[in-house]
Amino acid sequence: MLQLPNIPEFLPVVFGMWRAGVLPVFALPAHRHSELRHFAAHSEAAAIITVGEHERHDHAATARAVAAEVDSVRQVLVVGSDEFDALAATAPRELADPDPEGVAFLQLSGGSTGLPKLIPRTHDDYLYSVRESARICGLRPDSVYLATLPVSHNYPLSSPGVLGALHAGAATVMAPRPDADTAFRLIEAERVTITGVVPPLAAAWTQAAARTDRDLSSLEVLLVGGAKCGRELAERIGPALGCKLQQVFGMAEGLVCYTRLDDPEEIVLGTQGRPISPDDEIRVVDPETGADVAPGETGALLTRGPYTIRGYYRADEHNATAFTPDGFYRTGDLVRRAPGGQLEVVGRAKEQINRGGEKVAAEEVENHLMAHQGVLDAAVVAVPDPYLGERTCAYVVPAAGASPTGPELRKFVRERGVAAFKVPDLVEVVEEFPVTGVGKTSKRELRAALAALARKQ
Ligand code: J2J
Repeated sequence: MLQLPNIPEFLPVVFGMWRAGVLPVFALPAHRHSELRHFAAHSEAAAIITVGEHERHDHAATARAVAAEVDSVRQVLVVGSDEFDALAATAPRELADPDPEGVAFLQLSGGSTGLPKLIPRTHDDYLYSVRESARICGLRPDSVYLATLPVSHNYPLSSPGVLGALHAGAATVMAPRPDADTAFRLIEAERVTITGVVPPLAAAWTQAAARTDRDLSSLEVLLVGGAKCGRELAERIGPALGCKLQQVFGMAEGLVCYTRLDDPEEIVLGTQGRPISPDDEIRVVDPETGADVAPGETGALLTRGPYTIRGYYRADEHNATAFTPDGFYRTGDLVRRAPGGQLEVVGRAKEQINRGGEKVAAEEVENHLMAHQGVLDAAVVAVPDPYLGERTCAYVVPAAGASPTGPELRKFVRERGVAAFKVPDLVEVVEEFPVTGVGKTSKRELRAALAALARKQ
């Protein structure tokens, strides 16, 4: 299991693992004890490769604590330590090629039920996605790609990402943080030509660009994706940053769509692009009946194709519903398809909150809340947020005689060792779920009713 921030060592470590036939599990720097323990146990990781202190968190200490609890983990390797350097020095120079059809690594799903699932990607399926992404994003040997988001995420890794840059023979610059000051400094110093961000960052950069002294003239393309880039924001990006906007709609499970650099403005501003491969099969279906909707109508997106998985790792039960019997992945996204094949993401049918590109599974957070003695029941829903698009609101029903408070519950969730972005932004302690008439037949209906209520407030 790998937990590395944006540091140059990321690439040699990952390629070294691939050459040696070792599969990385790509944890994010934001993940904490509870997530790491789950990934390590579920994948039966043999080792954890991490860093020491980073952004005021001691990753090595967390990794050692996880190693102590998960039997399979025999080693914790800290990049930058003497032990690590000594090991690297003994690495063989010649290694056999890995099997191209073999699994290369495990990516993490955004998750909608319980804990994130592990996504097995093969060398050949991923290389295909990387190669076509590099071409569609116009990467050339003299391009300079800035990795703004955490590189172990599928988007900055492969869309076109650091791997796309390597494939094109371009240079990669690693941003330690995604804020405008840091990014603009690097864009100016390294003459960055292309980078990828999530919508809230695009909005922040757009504002910061108005008052920066930095020279951003090298920037040709800004990719925006991970969450919906609204029309207004889309219109502001080009003029503010002096570059082209390229929308990207992707998922670690496979399918990646881009607007093309030569698409008409209407497509670039108003859609999330079309799939990278002519062999990507797209179905837009009625979520209830599963029948294809009429062209241009909204429906649930199903997809099957050369680089989209047919199943999560060791998740038979979940796979039975996450995929159709004939192998289409149910993305959980609600889309509309334009006549040119471009998809417009209009909503979501899955129990997930998209917090500015960071995905939060409602059930995972509910489970953490319900571990608190004073909590009888919890339901986590998305509420609109002007900056993030959405943030999380937890409705909590106290146990008899208990009176837990919002701050106490937020602290409790944080201390259970979860990524900070999963700690509920808002907590509403209520006597009963404030939706009468739903009858609380299922969590799904309850969440839908609460989400509708939250939107109205
Ligand atoms: C609306 N929703 C979007 C978009 C992703 C490239 C870019 C992003 C990801 C990613 C990725 C969206 N508009 N433009 O892996 O290679 C939401 C959808 C989707 C989910 C996948 C890549 N772009 N989304 O975000 O695995 O709900 O991948 O199903 O983290 O993000 O999330 P994830």
